[in-house]
Amino acid sequence: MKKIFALVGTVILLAVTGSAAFAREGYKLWLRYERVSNLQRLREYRESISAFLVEGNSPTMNAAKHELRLGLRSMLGEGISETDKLNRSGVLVVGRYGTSSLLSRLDLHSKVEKVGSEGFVILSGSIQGKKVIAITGNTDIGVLYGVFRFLMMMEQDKDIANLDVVSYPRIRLRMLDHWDNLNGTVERGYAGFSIWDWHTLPIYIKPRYIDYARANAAIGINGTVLNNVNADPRILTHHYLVKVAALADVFRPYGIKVYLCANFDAPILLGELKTANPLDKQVQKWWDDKAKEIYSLIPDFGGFLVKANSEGQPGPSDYGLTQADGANLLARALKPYEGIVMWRAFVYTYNAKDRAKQAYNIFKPLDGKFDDNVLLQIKNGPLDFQPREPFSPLFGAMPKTNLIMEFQITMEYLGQGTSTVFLAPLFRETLNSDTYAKGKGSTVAKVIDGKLDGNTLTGMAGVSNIGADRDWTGNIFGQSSWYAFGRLAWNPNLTSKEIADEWIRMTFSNKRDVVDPVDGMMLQSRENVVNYMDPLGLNMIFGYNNHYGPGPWVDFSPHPDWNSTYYHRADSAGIGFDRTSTGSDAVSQYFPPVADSLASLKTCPDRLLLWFHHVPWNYRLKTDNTLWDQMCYDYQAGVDSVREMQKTWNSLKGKIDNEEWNNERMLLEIQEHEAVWWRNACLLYFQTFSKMPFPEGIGKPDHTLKYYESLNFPNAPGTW
Ligand code: BDP
Repeated sequence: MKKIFALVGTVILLAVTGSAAFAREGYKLWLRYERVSNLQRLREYRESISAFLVEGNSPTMNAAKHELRLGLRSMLGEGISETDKLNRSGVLVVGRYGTSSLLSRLDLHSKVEKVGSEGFVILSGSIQGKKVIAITGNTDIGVLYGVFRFLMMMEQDKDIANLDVVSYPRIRLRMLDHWDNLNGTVERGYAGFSIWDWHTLPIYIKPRYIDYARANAAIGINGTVLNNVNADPRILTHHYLVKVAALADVFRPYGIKVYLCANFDAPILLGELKTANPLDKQVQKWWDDKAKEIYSLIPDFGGFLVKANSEGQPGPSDYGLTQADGANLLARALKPYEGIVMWRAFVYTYNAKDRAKQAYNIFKPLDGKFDDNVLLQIKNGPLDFQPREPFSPLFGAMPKTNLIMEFQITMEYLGQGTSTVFLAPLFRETLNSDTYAKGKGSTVAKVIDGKLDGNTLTGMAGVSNIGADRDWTGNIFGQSSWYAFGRLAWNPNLTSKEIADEWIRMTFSNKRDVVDPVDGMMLQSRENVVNYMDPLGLNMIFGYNNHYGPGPWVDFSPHPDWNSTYYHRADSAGIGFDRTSTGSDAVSQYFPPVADSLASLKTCPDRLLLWFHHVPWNYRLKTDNTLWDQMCYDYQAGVDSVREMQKTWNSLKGKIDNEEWNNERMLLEIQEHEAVWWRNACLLYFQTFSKMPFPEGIGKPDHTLKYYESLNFPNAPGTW
């Protein structure tokens, strides 16, 4: 009997504590809607909102209703009622401006006018003598965005007494690019398999698809490319298109359009034609017919993303034609349906003198040659998503072409799934960079939001870090970079700190003793990785192919520019890639003041030094340290700061969800090992050239260089 009681007791205890132990697992992202714990705040919120009234019955308005039910009741308690009459104060009135008779009584016109087709207004006011909070916009999706923003403000413990929020996106296409393969793997994915279950679609709609749409709409993402840029042509077959259509149906109420990566050789690879030549009438007809078929299934299909003539992918150069010829072929097929083409500028051949110059050389002469429904999609830097790159010189150099920025949210080159890195500072660094294209103040942000050249078809794409892991991103901090991407695509002027603050509050806690330390950790996190992987402008020194861990010795690839040695060029005289006029002259691709400043050893910032210069080992930097000593100090600083992150994190035990705390504790332990590994391997390797001793304070490597060189990881994730 006693035993049975004990057993029952355990079960009850598990049931009660279970919610604490398994409470979160990060699944809810920024839509946790936890009960407001600050009692004063709870009282204020309940005074302002006792009921909500949503006008309109479209799927989008119903999504808004659903969100309000969920959010308000879970944050404020079940007492919050849904009403269709304004019969008291404290009603949250939600509806489209112009169609709502209640909202037309508020003087909102001048505000609503500003917010365009996706923005919103949130305002405290009074209607018929009753105090209300109004959420409105010109369209249903604007209203839904406003609802999300309002709920998220409450999650962030914001004062809602006197609201006057006018918000609209500065960038038109705010896209997540999934590098998901049809077999369920994810190229450069570190959070498990793909979230798209192609096998069970179109019938089985996973709740996760809806939660994906909710989370993305909450941060203003309005497009998703479902498949890998290394595109399997079969995505364009009817078999898959009906599955794509099912996802499009799920996402539509949330304002998210679907896009697909198209393989340029699809007409050949699907066995239908012998050529994919853009000048061939049959090829043109093939794409026209394909577009017709797609739009018959998905009337608001967004368009294609294309990787052509890059890393083995087919493209127009195969027929001696330009990249613009290729892009325009697809653009013309989509044009009747208002579809667009995002054509990637990530094009290079393997044997160039300087790969970093290629995209500019190929695309700059094509400025003005692309159709008006094409956007050129440019990676943030001239190479390939390195921990630090200068901005791509194409920004500012293509005034007659629509451009879309491509950032990588998945951290292929920043520690992959095991590292804690908040990417907003990296995104900001690119956006803040001044191209000087039209004089001082011509920042990349202004190129991208269209202000500089007056473009209206603008965009920002992020290569997604989402997978089927319970917490979506493998490491909960991965969520912060997804969040940051969405927020910056909405408003590229937000600061990293503002974004970090919002995210921490919605993810962990509103308490200062959590927000402040986590904030400090996040804002420093990207620089930590740069320090222990690629200080002083180093880049591309990763493990071969899987890009996991250090590999500065890699020199065995048949493609010269897949070798680390191509990039760092270490020798007995020094290290770094001379991109000045004595070398590849890549500096000349920038506008004069930028080019001059980068070209001079004196003015080139230390953080980009080895990107642009081959520098003697004993050269004295601005810190007065020799290059070699500084390199050692930077690697060590990277390790030290990961240890600092561990200390900070340890101090948070008990202040945040225990399971999330413990997961991150373990990941930081892995990161610390990786940082030490990077420092040891890189310094031992570069020392074979510098022949200089480690200065004092540098941790002693616990293995030989040979040992580090012998490590290999055939099953590292993300390489398929
Ligand atoms: C590289 C990745 C590769 C991608 C490529 C791309 O290693 O997996 O296919 O970028 O952007 O960095 O196309």
